[in-house]
Amino acid sequence: VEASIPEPQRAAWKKFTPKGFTTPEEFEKECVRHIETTLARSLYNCDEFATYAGTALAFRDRLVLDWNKTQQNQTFADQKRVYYLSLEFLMGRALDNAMLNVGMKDVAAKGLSELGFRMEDIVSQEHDAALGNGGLGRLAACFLDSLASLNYPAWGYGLRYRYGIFKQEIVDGYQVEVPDYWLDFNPWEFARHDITVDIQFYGHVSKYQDDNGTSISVWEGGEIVQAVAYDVPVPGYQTENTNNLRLWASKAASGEFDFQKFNSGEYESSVADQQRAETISAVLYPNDNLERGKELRLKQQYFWCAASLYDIVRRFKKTKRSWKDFPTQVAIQLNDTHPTLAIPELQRILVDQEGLDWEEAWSIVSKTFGYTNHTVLPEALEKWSVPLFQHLLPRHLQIIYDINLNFLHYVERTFPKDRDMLSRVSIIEESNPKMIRMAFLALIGSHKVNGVAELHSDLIKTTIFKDFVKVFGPDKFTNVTNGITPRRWLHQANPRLSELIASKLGGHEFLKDLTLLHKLENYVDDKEFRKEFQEIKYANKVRLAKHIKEANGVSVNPSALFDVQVKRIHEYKRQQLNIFGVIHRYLAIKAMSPEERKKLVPRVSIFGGKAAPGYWMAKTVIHLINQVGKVVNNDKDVGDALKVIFLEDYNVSKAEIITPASDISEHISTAGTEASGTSNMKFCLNGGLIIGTCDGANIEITREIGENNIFLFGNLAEDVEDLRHSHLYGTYTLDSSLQAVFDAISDGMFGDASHFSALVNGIVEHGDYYLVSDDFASYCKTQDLIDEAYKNQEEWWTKCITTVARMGFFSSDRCIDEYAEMIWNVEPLPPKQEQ
Ligand code: 8GP
Repeated sequence: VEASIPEPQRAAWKKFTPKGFTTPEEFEKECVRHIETTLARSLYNCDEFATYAGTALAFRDRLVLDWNKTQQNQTFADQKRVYYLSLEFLMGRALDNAMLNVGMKDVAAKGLSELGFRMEDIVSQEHDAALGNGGLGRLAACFLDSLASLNYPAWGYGLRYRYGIFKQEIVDGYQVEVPDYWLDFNPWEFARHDITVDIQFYGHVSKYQDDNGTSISVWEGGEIVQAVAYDVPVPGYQTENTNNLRLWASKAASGEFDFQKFNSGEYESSVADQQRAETISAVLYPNDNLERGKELRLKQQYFWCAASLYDIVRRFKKTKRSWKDFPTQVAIQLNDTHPTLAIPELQRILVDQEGLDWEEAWSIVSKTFGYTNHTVLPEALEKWSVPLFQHLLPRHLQIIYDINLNFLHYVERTFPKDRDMLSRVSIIEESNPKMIRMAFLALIGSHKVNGVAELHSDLIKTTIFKDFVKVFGPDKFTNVTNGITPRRWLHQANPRLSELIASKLGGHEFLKDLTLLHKLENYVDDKEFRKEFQEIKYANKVRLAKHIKEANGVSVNPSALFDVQVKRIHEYKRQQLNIFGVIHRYLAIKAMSPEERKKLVPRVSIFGGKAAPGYWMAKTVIHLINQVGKVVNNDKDVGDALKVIFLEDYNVSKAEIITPASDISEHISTAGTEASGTSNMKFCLNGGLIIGTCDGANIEITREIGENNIFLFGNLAEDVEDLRHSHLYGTYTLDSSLQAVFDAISDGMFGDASHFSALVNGIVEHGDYYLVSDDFASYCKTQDLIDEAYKNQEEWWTKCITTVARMGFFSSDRCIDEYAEMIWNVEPLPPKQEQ
């Protein structure tokens, strides 16, 4: 690699390379300099936001120095890199994380206080980077943190949406969506106006003969849109290693700005063309576990895959290696099927542009990719209509047909007797219109496919990918159980607990090796430790109660049992089961004498989460929760015994306040529907217990922490299909307490009953697909057990502490090491020690 500064001048250069700050004074100097110069503010008009900006810029400078060194080190080392392709990165705030990862939060806090500001006020000025919907996007963010912290040479590739996930407002109990324009001030990105890629759409394919008489396909015509790179540094914890997240923004290609129109006075319409190009990366699709085949979404996917691959291939070509080395230098992980187009795109580059023959190219492609599946829900599996695809990506359609043809030939040879097999495994579904099954393409083009928790990884082998296990053998399939980064979800969200643990374990090493938490078991009976542990939980609840008071105007008692369900609103996640349980509790309280009520464990039921804007049923659930809250919270008979709260606009930074404050959290999906869940891990790590079904990672959490420390209930995944069948074709009786709940709703106890009829009828009349009635009795019984357990405070805290001690397995560091070894075959690259 050539340096751009000639040797004799490098000394001068090096002399002035900034070193970064280490003391509070040096930090203040940098912060004030940025406020006064970069931001053009002064002593007289510096508010908390400007101070946040100055602090962020000071830390950004620091990250960039490490980032530069890391990128240089990676280039020189010339070893295999990982590319994580994800349409979603739900990063949340960056400043707190940056300060903690570089170990400078105390320094900055001291500096800020000398400048007259409090750290928490400054940190809370930051706008969340919310480029994701839920679990899948947040997992990608945790993985970036682990990749950087473990020194893996890795890049993330995504889209730079102008609007992230919408902001949720609750108006009269209904969800209202407001655009999230988050780029007003974003100090964490670097626009690389010099790194651009032209991306082609539409057009047609022509065939030509080259000089040797071989036929070559050329994709011609159509339109070009330009991709511009924006780089976001991702700092590792206690390492100089700082990786890159490259996000692409769309722009009209330089030749495309229509000078014809411009000169003939149609300036406005030529600007409109410009804007049209920019819409590709304008907005994140707000669906979680649901696909809608919109053309713009397909454009986003191709735009991002093509730009990323161009970049990856360009980087590889600089090494001057032969193509067969590509899979030994490059591992690309597909986060769900959204980046599947990268497979035909790489094949196209190798065959059409680099002149490799098909077989040689395909052998490279199919060794490069790994595919992670995140859901078995049929409505979430991506399919694209062939006519749409033909129109937008004509050459890719041909390539997919050829991939399919070769594959089907192979299947035919291997299973000559099973005629149906071909139509079942074909990438093309023979429907009207024909559809491209993206999950099949992803699977066929990858060397490994993984699910995200044991049950889920088993399920994909017996349901959606059953035939492919026969075709490729079981070894193509594997499991990597999800994890979470302990830096954000313990150290940052719950600093007091992190310090308490550090004081017992002799330092913060557990934040890098979470299995060390097991040593906490020695303190389960330690009086002093237990007391502090409880005090911390209480303080976290006080903090949440304060937030609830400010946001909802409702006072809740921090000594009550806080029962939390925060996640996307979805029928399969069954917030409806929870709110029906709350109504059941309310009816029971109403039937009690005042004496009996006094004996109850007071409870605060806290909900939070967004519904996809077009998901009517989910919005109805939000409305019902709010209506129930209105009635219950104002009922004098009830008082502290029950409060119902819906927290508006649940996001990553709110999760950091909510997670450490729960006593019980709910992970109650219909068995077999939640692939893993990750918030279950966050709550346990923060010393909250969980109520859950035998689903997703709940099962492995139970195995790790012991079944005495978790409240499991409900039917098992293996029985779900039979139960559904019996609802439709057998005798069906509604659970009697659930009937009482429905009676209360239809009596108008929570307002106009007709608002909730679809929700109720889905259960009573239309087959109860999510088995709410089947699980209702066992859910309510388990909730009673929780009340009983909470009364025995000594045992309760033993459970909580034991849970924390046994959560070591669920670090995303463990996940990333598993991916690196089983799927990517990459090694860490520790930062170079400076001479
Ligand atoms: C989610 C799963 O629902 C969740 O159980 C899991 O923990 C998380 O992925 C991370 O693995 N899946 C999705 O968010 C998902 O499939 N989204 C795609 C439809 C966009």
